[in-house]
Amino acid sequence: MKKSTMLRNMINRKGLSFIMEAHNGLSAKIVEEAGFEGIWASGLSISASLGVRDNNEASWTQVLDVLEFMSDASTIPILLDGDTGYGNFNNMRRLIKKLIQRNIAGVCIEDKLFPKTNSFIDGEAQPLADMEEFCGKIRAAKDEQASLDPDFVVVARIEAFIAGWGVDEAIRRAQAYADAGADAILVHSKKSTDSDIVAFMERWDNRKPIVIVPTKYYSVPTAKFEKLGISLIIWANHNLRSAIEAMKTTSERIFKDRSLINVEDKIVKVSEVFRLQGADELKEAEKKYLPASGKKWNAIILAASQGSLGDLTKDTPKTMLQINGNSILGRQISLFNSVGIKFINVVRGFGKEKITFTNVSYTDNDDYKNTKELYSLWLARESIANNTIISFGDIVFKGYVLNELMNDDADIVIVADAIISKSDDKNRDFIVTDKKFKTDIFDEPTFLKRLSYDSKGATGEFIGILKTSAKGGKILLDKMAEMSKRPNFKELSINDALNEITAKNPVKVKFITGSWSDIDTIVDLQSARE
Ligand code: SPV
Ligand code: MG
Repeated sequence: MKKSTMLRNMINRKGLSFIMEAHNGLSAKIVEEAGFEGIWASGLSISASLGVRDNNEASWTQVLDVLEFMSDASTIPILLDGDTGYGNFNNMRRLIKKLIQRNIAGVCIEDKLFPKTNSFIDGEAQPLADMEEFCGKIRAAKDEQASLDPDFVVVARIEAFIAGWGVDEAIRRAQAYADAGADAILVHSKKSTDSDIVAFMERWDNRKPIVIVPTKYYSVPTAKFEKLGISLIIWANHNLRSAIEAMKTTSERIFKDRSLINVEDKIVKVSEVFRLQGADELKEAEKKYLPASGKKWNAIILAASQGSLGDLTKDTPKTMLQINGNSILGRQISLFNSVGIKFINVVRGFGKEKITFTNVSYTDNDDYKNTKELYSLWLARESIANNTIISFGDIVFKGYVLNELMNDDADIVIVADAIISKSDDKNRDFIVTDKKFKTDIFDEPTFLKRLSYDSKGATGEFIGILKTSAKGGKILLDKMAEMSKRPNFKELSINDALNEITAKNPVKVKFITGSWSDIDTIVDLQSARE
């Protein structure tokens, strides 16, 4: 339902309704959360919260800016305290248009002169508006809203009692404003009793809904207003006043103590501020809309093995072999960094003293001779968190492979080469998938059936790089935890883990065609260099 319709229903229905003062987006939200059906955008409170007087010192467009925040921060209708309409009928028309554009439900205007003064400051000295001129303003407002939002509410506020006039003048004006089209009449009084209101209600006879502001006659029981037939009560400034009280107490305490120690448990936690600001919604939206590089990513590079490239890997681990001026590991680290991955854990083993990058963390697998990569990964398991990329330390691949992985939302994704070259099957990680790779079904999700070491029936070759989401990481960790209890754990490979995982959970396969190599032989190294 439109906010203006909600306010209109509130004013027109039988019985008493309440709206509560707010002066910015935060207080508007607090009013709504407290359970109120509507908000009074108080001129006194908005001006005071801006540090100026309630004398139209804040311009009407500055008030409009505040209202926009209030409207955006809440879903209940806002009735603006529009003072005198900030000018004559023409200014009033423009105000109405701008309020409706900002989804404000209604405006209340008072029959005084611009620039106004708050009714509780020398009220008697304040001249009232000419009644006919004020009626013209109401008619202009109603005509303006008719085509823009017929439910928008215009409340006319009678300042006769404030200015020292009696009930006759109040009734005369109220009738004129009702005839001019006002949807409700606000009868204002600065007395500490309800005598003005009672006198007015005895004569009004329910001609239009009546709104009151019992700031000064606060001790009158609400039930009495209900009996009098009041439609709407405005609690006009109590959030501002309570905020002033709280801010003074806190500031003075901190100033005296030169410490926060005596205030911390008397004020809301920072987390409550975040909640009111809607921080959770942003977190969800980030998951949906931010590019993958904006998420939290970790990488684990499994680089413990020596390799068997003869003299080249006699003292140097395979991962440190040079390819055109950079090591295999150095290239991987740069690639991870280039897509925004800062948290990289390298599992070292053979020749660990040769691996000395300073911007990564290390896990050492000193039992590298007797173990496989699954054991290395198990040692580095604390780095499997958020989104994690796991790569073998002896592969060379192009950067787009990382982008492909990071932009895939599946929980476990492995990268495979769709082209199976015809060289021998030794040390190769063939895969069988539920579909064959075809360029024209590139985007159709393909899933792993099993990994094998046999090219027969294979649809691709696992290149030694995979990613897990937070959920996928948990699946992998649970599986490793279970496998770690087996006596042969040290002989098991990542392929074994993936084979067991894929029996129960989908393992997605991202196909590439070439653009990578694993360095098992001098020939591999040579071709990677080329
Ligand atoms: C306001 O809240 O700014 C009002 C009500 O106009 S009063 O201050 O009581 O005049
Ligand atoms: Mg006001």
